[in-house]
Amino acid sequence: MPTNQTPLIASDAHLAHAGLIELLAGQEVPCFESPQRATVIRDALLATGDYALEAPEDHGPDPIAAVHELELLDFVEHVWTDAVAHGWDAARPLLPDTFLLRGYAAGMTLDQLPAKRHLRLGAYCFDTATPIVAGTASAARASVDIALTAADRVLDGAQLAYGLCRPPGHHAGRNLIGGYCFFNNAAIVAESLVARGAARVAILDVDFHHGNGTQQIFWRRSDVLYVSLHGDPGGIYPYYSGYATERGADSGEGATVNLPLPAGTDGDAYLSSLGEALEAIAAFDADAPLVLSLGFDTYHADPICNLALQTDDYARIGSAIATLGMPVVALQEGGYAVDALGANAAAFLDALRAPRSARGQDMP
Ligand code: SP5
Ligand code: ZN
Repeated sequence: MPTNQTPLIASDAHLAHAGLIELLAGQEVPCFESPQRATVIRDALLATGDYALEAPEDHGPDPIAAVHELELLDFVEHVWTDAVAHGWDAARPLLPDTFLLRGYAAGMTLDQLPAKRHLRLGAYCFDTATPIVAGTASAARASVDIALTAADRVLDGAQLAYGLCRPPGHHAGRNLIGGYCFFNNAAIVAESLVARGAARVAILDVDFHHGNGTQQIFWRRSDVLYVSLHGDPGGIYPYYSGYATERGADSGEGATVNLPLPAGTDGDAYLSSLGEALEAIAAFDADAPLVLSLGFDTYHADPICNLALQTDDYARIGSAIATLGMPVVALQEGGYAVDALGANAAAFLDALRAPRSARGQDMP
């Protein structure tokens, strides 16, 4: 591989996580989180010649179990086969209809779950937009392996590696799926960096949505900084987290930084909030690569979001992140304007891998 190429870790396992529907505003619609999203990004990056496509390596279940409860792994792994074995029509995705809201009433408890996993959907899922089909478990596992392989490449010496994760991860909590997410790829990478000896790991989340799962997982941790820019939870999914007042707890107080953004935020305003995020990350002084939760649902034409970024803005954001001077493990999260995803990903990653300010300066 020529040294100037950036590793692009991707797999076709996600293609079978398809035929998905979600309930959006009371309507059954085709899931915005589609296989085409990953296909167009991969093709656009490969067309530049600057990325080297590589398959993920199998890292096994242990790095997932370091972040998620074993019962969640078991659920994701086996819920589909349980359902089909008990008469579920395999042409239809599984979606929960009855949620276990912890503490809602006496008697609603995780201690007495239905024996069949598909009857427990609402105990492990927090929304109606995270469908499960036959290919979901292997896609979710491959997505984690993509993230961990990208991290391996950066630890091997690459300044940047891009994990084309699908399904995404940042909404998945310790014991909950949701927001199209099953396993929290970014959290699993951050935890694996700690396991490999890092004292401080920083996660920057630029997906349009608050990464409630990542925040939950590291809420009480002082060794993992979570910094997120996102749509104001006052009106935006996931609604119940992401306010600036949420700063972590116990020894983790101050190691969660939330920067909510008003509807219509454009590139200039975004860059100004990003400046605050980057200051917090620089001050944290991580001794590991930056873990980047990368979403393009901040785009002005995204069908489910409300910011106003243009394709050029992604180059500005990539260049700004590059000023940290940190190696970066970039992991794909959301972004649903399929026609623009390739251009936005190329603009962002090109700027991050070869920042404009540095171009032509470090070559003899
Ligand atoms: C990874 C990721 O980006 N997950 C996002 C999941 C969002 N799911 C529900 C969105 C509800 C949006 N309401 C939109 C109203 C549009 N008119
Ligand atoms: Zn998102």
